[in-house]
Amino acid sequence: MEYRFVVVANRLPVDRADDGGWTRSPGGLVSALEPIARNSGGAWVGWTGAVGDETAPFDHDGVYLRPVPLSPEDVDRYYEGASNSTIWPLFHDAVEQPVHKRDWRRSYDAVNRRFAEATAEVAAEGATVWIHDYQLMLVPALLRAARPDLRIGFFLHIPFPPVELFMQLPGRGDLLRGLLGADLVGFQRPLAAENFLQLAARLTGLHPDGETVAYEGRTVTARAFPISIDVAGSERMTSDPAVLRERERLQEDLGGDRRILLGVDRLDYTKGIEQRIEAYGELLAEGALAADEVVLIQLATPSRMRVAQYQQLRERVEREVGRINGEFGDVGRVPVHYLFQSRSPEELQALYLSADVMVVTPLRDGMNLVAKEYVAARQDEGGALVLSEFTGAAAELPDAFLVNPYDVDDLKRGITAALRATPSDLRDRMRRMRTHLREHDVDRWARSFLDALGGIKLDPPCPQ
Ligand code: ADQ
Repeated sequence: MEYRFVVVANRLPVDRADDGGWTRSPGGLVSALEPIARNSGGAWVGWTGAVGDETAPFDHDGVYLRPVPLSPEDVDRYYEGASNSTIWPLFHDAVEQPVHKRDWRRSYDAVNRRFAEATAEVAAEGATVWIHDYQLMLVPALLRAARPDLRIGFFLHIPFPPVELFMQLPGRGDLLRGLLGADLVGFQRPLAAENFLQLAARLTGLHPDGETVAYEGRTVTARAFPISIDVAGSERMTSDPAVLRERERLQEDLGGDRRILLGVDRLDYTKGIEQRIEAYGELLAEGALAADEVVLIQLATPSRMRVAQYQQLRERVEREVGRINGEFGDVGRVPVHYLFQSRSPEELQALYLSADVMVVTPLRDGMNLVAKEYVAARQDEGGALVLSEFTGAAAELPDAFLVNPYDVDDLKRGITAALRATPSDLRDRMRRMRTHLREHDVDRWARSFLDALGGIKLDPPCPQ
């Protein structure tokens, strides 16, 4: 049981199916990394997602899956506590107050040790290991201590905060040294890599040189690798009969010519959902938009619902949706269609194809894949994207209508400009955004990270 390439992530790339078996999880990360793992004799270390699940290791689609079990206390403290109530808000500009608890930190440390031990067991001599995200920031150093022969990469999917904010974290030095255990630390944006290197200078007195820093006799590189999506897969889905049927159904149900504003997010306080709904409500109140001409569809996936801040957000959003619908709706004519649900990739695609304006307004977001999914879906070069300046995606998609999501007037300006733009302006913008995306898909992201890390040799990409 020794593997040349090991992915380590909080979640395994599979979900339990209704029949008790396993199906591949949706999402770009899995579709990018699973084929690489399969073709290079790979393993994946992660949690099954079920509390207290003691499933033994198993093979799935040619990849060896090594579950790390989490007890109810681990889920409370490591996952919902340290990861999602301390690190997540702090790394997103503290838009919600981070909560600090000592027993959460102890659990984070213990669970990170278990991930490192499981990885050390399955990795072959000299193997390449790619660790993912904020739940596992201690793993690189723990793994290196056990297995100095490994080549270790780490990728952070969320922003890396400025030094002053990071300095608030109890255990900050451990987290920084945890990351410095990697050979390559990848971020979504160059600014995040700079924040990390500045922090290394401030906390440990190291002297970064460009994008590298010498640490304990090794060189650690910090660099941006903006993540992307499976563009070819999205383009194939656009002509799927199930997608086209769903699109027709949507148009019939909404009634002919109402224009559609669309939001698609996990229900998370970083996503700016409240500000978006507020902006739409004000446009209705001022008469700038009429509810029988423009509707807002807000799809919000239930997420982290055991964390108090998420329950409170849900209540606030639902109260505001109720208020707007009560005030501006009519029988059979609702201005906000709010769905607290997860939807299939085909249904999402149909929504993207139907939306006149996609409104993506996070207060802070490492990248934001929804914005890229929308652009990839629009092979017809139709539609407009309103995009927060504070997403990683904004740097790559300057042809979106960029907005400051904290400024409700600016949100209103962006939405109105997108609704009023001429078809030829919209087409030019969409074409430029699509050109960028087709050249920067998720396969390129994974390959550029692994090339920079060195180690395993990859097969050339398949022609599309
Ligand atoms: P997230 O915070 O989850 O990801 P995002 O990048 O937008 O944010 O990805 C969300 C994914 O969930 C998208 O693929 C989207 O299609 C899907 N989704 C959202 N709502 C859905 C619904 N109602 N039904 C079905 N699917 C839904 C984190 C970081 C991001 C970073 C990604 C990848 O916070 O900044 O872009 O990781 O690195």
